[in-house]
Amino acid sequence: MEQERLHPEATGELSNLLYDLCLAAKIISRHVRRAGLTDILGAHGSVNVQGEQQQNLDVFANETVRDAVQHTGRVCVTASEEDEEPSPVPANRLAGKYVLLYDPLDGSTNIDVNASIGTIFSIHRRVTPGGPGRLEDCLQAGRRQVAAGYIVYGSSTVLVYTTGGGVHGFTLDPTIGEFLLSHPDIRTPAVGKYYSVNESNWNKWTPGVQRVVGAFKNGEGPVQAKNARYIGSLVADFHRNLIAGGVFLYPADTKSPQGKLRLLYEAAPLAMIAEQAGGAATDGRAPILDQQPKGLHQRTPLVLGSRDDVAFVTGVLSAEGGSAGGAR
Ligand code: FDP
Repeated sequence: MEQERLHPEATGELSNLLYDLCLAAKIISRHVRRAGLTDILGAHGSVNVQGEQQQNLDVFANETVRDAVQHTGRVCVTASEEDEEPSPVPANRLAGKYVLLYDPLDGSTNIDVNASIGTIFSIHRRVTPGGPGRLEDCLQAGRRQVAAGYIVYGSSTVLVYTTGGGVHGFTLDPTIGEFLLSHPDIRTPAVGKYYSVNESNWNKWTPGVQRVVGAFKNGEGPVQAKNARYIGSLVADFHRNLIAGGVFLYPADTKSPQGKLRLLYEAAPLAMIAEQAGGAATDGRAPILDQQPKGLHQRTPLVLGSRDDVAFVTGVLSAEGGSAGGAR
């Protein structure tokens, strides 16, 4: 609301959409906290559009976010990492001016082992004139996002978001059921103390990627050796690095030549947060936020976090002639 006051033209719809997402986050958080007690752990038995086994909590989180926003007249379409096609608001409902893209439960292989997971969201203004939203509303470059954020269900539940006026973090106080401002105006260190990468992919990487990971491990020139931290849950790895300083890499490799992570649901929203906090995000060559998506579930290599560390990786990989280790 404070941010909203800086924009006299604002109608309050975006703030209300963020409130809708907070409600969804509280419901998902409650389920995550009780996951071992209720019958919700484990595989759902279905496979999502990415060919991955869906977990019960994935399905629950996907529907919870959609239900929280679809009937409020604030969005015209939603698109989720879990669904093949966008979900326009039903024709008998009011279609709003915003577009919501989201990853309902990121890091889902961590669900059954009680490690941190998260929800990521990205909000655009619609580009089509009216009625239920369409695919083209969803396929916008990250630079056009009006807001982006995530909720990490960790040792506490934390919401981090930006509307382009800095990055702010709120912690859920379960005793009153509200998110309270705990991390105003987050700035990420220019040089990180951590690097986060799945090093088991070493043999699938290009020499350039092997060089940068070697530099983070052992130091190289001005690059100081760093400590490794990798949970395998992008939101949790990103959040730690945002606060403490660090660089996250998921480069292209021989198994995933386009990278593994999704541009619209993961890379673009976290890139907006990284840039707003003074960090950077590239695909190893160009800023993530400048990528024009061609498909809803497009993947991208990702280098994300502290500004100088991302610049080092991008320098090495650009010289090698690919995007984060992939072929041009
Ligand atoms: P997950 O497959 O568990 O959903 O987005 C997918 C993601 O997790 C990211 O959260 C995480 O950073 C990455 O994949 C982990 O991939 P690896 O297991 O290949 O390291």
